[in-house]
Amino acid sequence: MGLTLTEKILKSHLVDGEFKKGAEIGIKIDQTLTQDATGTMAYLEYEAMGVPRVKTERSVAYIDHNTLQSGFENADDHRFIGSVAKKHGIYFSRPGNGICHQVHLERFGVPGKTLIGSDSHTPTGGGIGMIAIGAGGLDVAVAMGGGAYYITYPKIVKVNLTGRLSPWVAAKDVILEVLRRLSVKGGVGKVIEYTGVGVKTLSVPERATITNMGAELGATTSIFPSDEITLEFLKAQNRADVFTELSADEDAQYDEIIDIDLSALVPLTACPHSPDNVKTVEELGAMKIDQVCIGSCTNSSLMDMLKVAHILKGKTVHPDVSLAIAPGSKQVLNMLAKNGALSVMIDAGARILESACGPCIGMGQSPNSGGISLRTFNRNFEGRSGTKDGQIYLVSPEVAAVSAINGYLTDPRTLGDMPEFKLPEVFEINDNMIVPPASAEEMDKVEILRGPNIKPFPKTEPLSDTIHAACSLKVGDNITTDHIMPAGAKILPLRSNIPAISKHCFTVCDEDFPERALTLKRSIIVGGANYGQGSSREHAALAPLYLGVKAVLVKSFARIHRANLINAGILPLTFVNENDYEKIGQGDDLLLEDVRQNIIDGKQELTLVNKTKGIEIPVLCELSGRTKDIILAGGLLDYTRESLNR
Ligand code: MIC
Ligand code: SF4
Repeated sequence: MGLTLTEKILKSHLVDGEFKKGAEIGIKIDQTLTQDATGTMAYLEYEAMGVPRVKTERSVAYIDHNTLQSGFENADDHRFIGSVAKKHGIYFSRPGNGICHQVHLERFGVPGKTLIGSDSHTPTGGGIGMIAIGAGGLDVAVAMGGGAYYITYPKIVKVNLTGRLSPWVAAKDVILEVLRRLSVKGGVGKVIEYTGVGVKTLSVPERATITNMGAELGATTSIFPSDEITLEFLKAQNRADVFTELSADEDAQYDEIIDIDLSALVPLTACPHSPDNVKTVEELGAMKIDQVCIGSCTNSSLMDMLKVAHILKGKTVHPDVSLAIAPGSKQVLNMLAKNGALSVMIDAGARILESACGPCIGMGQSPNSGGISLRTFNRNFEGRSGTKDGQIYLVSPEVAAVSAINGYLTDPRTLGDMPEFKLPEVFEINDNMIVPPASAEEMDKVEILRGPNIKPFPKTEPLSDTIHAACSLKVGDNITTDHIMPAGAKILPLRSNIPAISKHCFTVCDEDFPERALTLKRSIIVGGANYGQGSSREHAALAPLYLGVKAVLVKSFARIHRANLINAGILPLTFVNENDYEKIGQGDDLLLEDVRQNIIDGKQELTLVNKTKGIEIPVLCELSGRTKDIILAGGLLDYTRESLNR
C-alpha cells in the first residue's frame, strides 16, 4: 500500500514507537524555531537541561513578537535570547528581520525535513513540503537537545484541489473555506494534506498562507507536496540546492477526503470572534469599517503586498479608516522599497509598521471601542486585538485593501480585471540580520546576558498521592489560550516572569481568578470542548501551575495545550460522559483519591468525587508510557533531568 506524503516524512524520521494509527510516535527533529514571546522560557528550559550545543541541523531564534519596547523588559529579553543563541549554536534573527514563519520559509525551510517551533503557526513550513509542527517551548528545548518530539500518529485528511482561483479570490479564501467546513476543532489529531491538480496553480507563499492558518483547525499540521513550483521559489531564494521532489504515492490511503474546486470559491471573511465563523463578503454587504490591518505570518509575503499596492495605487485611504501595513520580512520590505510599491502605500496614506507581528498579537494598533477592523491575520479571538469589544473580521489582502479605500467591506471582484502577479525570478537576498552562532571553540567565551525581567521556571513537584482541591474556575467551550493567558502590549513583556504574568491568568473571563486560585493554594479548573485552542504559549500552563492548579477537567482538549499541561505536570482529565460537566459548579470540593497509584497501575478511568454535591463522576486520564512518567515526575523538565541522571 502506498504512503501519504505525511507518512513518508514521519516514517523517515521515526525514532520511537510503533508506526501505526493512533499510537504515540517519537520523531527526530531536524530544525527548530523560537520567537521571543515563547523563546526566553524555551531557552531557560534548554539551559536547565545542560546540553552545551544544539544537536539539530538548524535552530533559529527569531525576535518578532515583543518588539514594542515601552520599558526595559522586551529589550532585555531580546539581548538574553541573542546571547543564548550565540553560545549554544543557534542562528539569531534580529529584531527588524521579520516574522519567524515568513523568514523561515524564505531562508531556512527545507522540503522533507521536520521542524518544530514554539509557535502554533509553525505549520507555515508545510507550504514548502516540511512536516512543521507548533509545540510548547519545553518540547522545542528537548528537540534542540537532541530529544525526539512526540505526537499521536495522526489521521490524514486529503484536500483534493481542482480548478484555479478566480481573479481577486485568494489563498486566504481557500483556508477560510476549509475552516467553514471543518470548524476550529475539525483538525484535531489530523494532518491536512493538499493534493490534486489545483495545487500546481498555487505559489509557495499562497500554499504557506493555507498551511499557516491550518493551525486554526486545531490540526497537527498541514502540508503541500514539493514540486516544480517549490523549486522555482527556492531558486529565487538562491537555495535550489535544498530542493527534493516529494509527493504522496498514487495509491496512498487517506482517512478523509475533502474536495475543493478553487474556481468555485468567492471572497470570504471570518466574523467575530472565531476563525471558523465564516461568511461570504457578499453576504455581509457594505459594512462600514474603522480599521484595516495588513500583514501577519498569514499574509505578509511580497506577492500579498504587491497586490495591496496595486489596489492602493493613486487612491487615498478613506477618511474614517486607519490602514496599517506590516510587510512580513526585511526581504519583503526592502523589495517593496526598491520597486516603488512602498511609496505607493505611503502615498495612499497607509501607516507602515515594522516587519513584525505587531497588531496581530495586540502589540499596538488596537481598534477604537467597538471598532470594526478588517485584518489579514489568522485569529480574531475576543479581546486579542487589545480592545475588549473590538470586532475583528479576517479577510484576504485583496479584500482588506479595497475596503480601506472605500471605507466599507468590499468584494474585490468589483475591481474588474486583475493583472497577472508573478513571483520574482530572484528575491533580494541579504542575511545580514541573521547572526550565526559562535564556533565550537569560541562558544565558552560567550557570556549570557540576563536582565532583571528574567525569573526562574516555577517550582514543580511530583504528582501527589491524592488530589483534594476546589474547583477554582468553570468555563465553557472553545476557551482559547488568549482567554487563559492573554497577550497584548501590556502583558507580553512579562513572558519571562511567571509570578508577574500569572496575575493576568484568565482575567478575560474572571478578574478574580488569580487571587482566588492563589488563596486556595490547590485547585482544579473545569472546562468544555476544545479547551486551550490557539497559541502554543506554555504560559497558559505555567501560570496555572504557579497559581496551584493541579488538574484541568474538560470535555476535550486542543493538542498543543494538552501537551503543555502535561509538560508542566498538570493532570489533563476529560469527562467520560460529557453531560457530567453540569454536575460540577465553581467552588465545589473535589477529590481524586489514590490518583498517583492509579496512574502508576495504568488505570485510565478514575473516579472524581464531588464532595459538595455528594456524587461520583467518572473521568478519563489518558496517559501513555512516556506522558505517564512525565506526570508522575512533575513535568517534562523533571522527567528529562531524571532521564539524564539515569
Ligand atoms: C499567537 O499567534 O497566538 C502567538 C502569539 O504567535 C502564539 C505564541 C505566543 O503566545 O507567544 C502562537 O501562535 O503560538
Ligand atoms: Fe505573530 Fe500573529 Fe503569526 Fe502569531 S499569528 S506568529 S502573533 S503574526
